[in-house]
Amino acid sequence: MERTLIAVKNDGVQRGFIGDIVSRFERKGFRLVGLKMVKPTEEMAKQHYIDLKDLPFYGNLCKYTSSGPFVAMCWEGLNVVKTGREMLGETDPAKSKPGTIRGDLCVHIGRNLIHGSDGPETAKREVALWFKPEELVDWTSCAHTYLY
Ligand code: RTP
Repeated sequence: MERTLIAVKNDGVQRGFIGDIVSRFERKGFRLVGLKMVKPTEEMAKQHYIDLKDLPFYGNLCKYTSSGPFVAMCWEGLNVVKTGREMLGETDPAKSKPGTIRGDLCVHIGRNLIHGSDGPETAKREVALWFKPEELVDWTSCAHTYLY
């Protein structure tokens, strides 16, 4: 089973989409194994987006990310990293298909509601950045038998 970091960003929280986003992942059949709301420090935001450190918008992105709430979630399931990204849509909401989170709920690239790890290795790094091992819960859903 794979794990990924999905996070509702400041704009997603402010617009009241935590429940909608959790619901989409639950309905798909993924299992929530970690959940926390934080107001990230700028240092945490910089670590989170470290791969983008050479891009011109890095500074503003980190300032924005640390300016409000961030709901970090760890989701588990078969192919959850890739499927999670597909559920998000493209980085730019204008290029995101209807039915995806960004395609349905937002319009601007800088306010695209949600983050999702872009690969299995990134997912491991990001889950470890936001969660201590004891904050992740191993549990088995009774639905498991009907999903796999
Ligand atoms: P995320 O990391 O938040 O899941 O987004 P992503 O993989 O789809 O996109 P990424 O390239 O990692 O960019 C991170 C966030 O930076 C903002 N962004 N602004 N040209 C721009 O102004 C620009 N490009 C990216 C977006 O909010 C994006 O989610």
